[in-house]
Amino acid sequence: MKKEYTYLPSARKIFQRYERASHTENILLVGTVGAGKSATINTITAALSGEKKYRAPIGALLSPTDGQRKRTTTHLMWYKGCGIDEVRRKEMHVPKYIPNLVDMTGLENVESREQEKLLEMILMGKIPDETSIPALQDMERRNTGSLNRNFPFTYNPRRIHKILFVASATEPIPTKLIQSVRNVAQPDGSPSNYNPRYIPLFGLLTKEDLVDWEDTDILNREREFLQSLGIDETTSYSRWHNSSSGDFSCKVLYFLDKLMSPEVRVVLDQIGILHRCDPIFENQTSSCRCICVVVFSKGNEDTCDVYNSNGG
Ligand SMILES: Nc1nc2c(ncn2[C@@H]2O[C@H](COP(=O)(O)OP(=O)(O)O)[C@@H](O)[C@H]2O)c(=O)[nH]1
Ligand SMILES: [Mg+2]
Repeated sequence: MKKEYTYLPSARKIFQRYERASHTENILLVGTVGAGKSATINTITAALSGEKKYRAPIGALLSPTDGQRKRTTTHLMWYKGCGIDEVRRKEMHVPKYIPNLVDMTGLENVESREQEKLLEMILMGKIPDETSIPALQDMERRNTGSLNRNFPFTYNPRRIHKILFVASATEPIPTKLIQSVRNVAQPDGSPSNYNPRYIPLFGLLTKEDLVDWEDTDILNREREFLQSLGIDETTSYSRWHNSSSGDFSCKVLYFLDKLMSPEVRVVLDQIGILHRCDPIFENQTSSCRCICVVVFSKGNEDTCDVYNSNGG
C-alpha cells in the first residue's frame, strides 16, 4: 500500500483545530471482543498526551473453564478529552472541546435487530456512561422494546459523532457486525430509520505486528475490511499495533489527524428529521433528500476531497 506523507502531524496541530469548536465530539469505538478497542484508546491517549498513563483496562483472556473469550470491557465507558487527564490538558493548553472517546464491550459478529437497536440507542445518546452493555442486551432479548421504554430520552452531549470500527488483522473481518453498524449509522433515508443522522465511519486494523503483510490472504483481508466499511483508505483508514510499552508508530498521529478533523461531520438526514423529530413538518412531502457532504481536510494542503453520500 503506497502512502504519501506530505506533512508531519502533531498533537499540537490536532488540538489547534478545536480552538474554535463549540461542542465536543464523541467518537465511539466498535468491534468484536479482543479486537483491540481499549488498547487503541490507550494508544491514542499516549500519542496525544505524550504520557504512558493507561486508563482503559485491556486484555480479553480465554476463560480456563469454557475456553471462551472473556470480555474485559463490559460497560459503556467515556474517556473525556481523549483520555488525557485534566492536569495534563491544562499543562498542554489543550482546548476545551477536544473529542471524547467512547469504549464499549465487544459485540458479536451478527446482523440482528437486537444489536442494531442497542447501537441505535448508543448513537442517539440514550445510554448513560458506565451502563453495562451485556445487561442491556439481556434486557432487550427478554423483552423486546424494553430498551426504548427504559431509556426514552436523548441526551445531546452523549450523541455519537464518529465511529471508529476496530478489527484485528489476525482474525476474519466481522462483516456482519460491520453491516449492522452501517445499517444504523448510515441510514438510507427511509422513515423506518430511527437514527436520522449519517455518521462517518473510520476503520482501524490492529495487531499489524502479528501478521505477515507479504501474505496475500492478509492483504485481501484488509481489502475486505475497507470494502465492507465502504471507506476510502487514504481518508478513513489505518493499520497499526498497540504496544503495551506505550510506544507508538508515527502512523498513529497520521491517522488521528484524519479522525480528529472537525471538518468531517455528522450530517442530518432531512427525511428522518421530517418524519421523526418535528411535528410541524409532519405533513410535508419528503422532497428534501439528505445530501451528505463529508469534507476531509488534508492537513495544511489547500485541496479537499468532497464526498456525497447520494452520489450527487
Ligand atoms: N500484539 C498486539 N496485541 C494487541 C494489539 N492490540 C491489542 N492487543 C492485545 O489484544 C488483547 C485484547 O485487547 P483489548 O484492547 O482488551 O481488546 P477489546 O476487547 O477490543 O477492548 C490484549 O491482550 C491486548 O494487549 C496489537 O496491536 N498488537
Ligand atoms: Mg475492551
